[in-house]
Amino acid sequence: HETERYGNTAVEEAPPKLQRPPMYKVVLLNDDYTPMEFVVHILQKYFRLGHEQAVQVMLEVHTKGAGVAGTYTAEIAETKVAQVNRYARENEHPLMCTMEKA
Ligand code: TYC
Repeated sequence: HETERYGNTAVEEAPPKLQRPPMYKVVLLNDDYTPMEFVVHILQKYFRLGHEQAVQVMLEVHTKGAGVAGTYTAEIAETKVAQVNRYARENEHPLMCTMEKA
């Protein structure tokens, strides 16, 4: 930002506001019944992960109880959560997807 002069007086302008929207982690929760390959498929279909990365995230969820599939703005994160939960239920798996502020 610039220093302007009013006569001999320095006038500081405010720096431009950088607008970064709040971000949300889309989280997958572990359960005992959803097949590993179905979770890998979800991560590829809705989170655009490659197979190797999808396996990594799935195993993290499986071993630690939860894991981050991706980080998005609120509206996108809400859509992903709804899509994943609907797709899991359509396929009669108990897989749960939630979001939390990043
Ligand atoms: N625990 C599941 C199994 O052993 C696999 C699994 C991984 C389920 C990740 C859900 O979000 C999940 N088949």
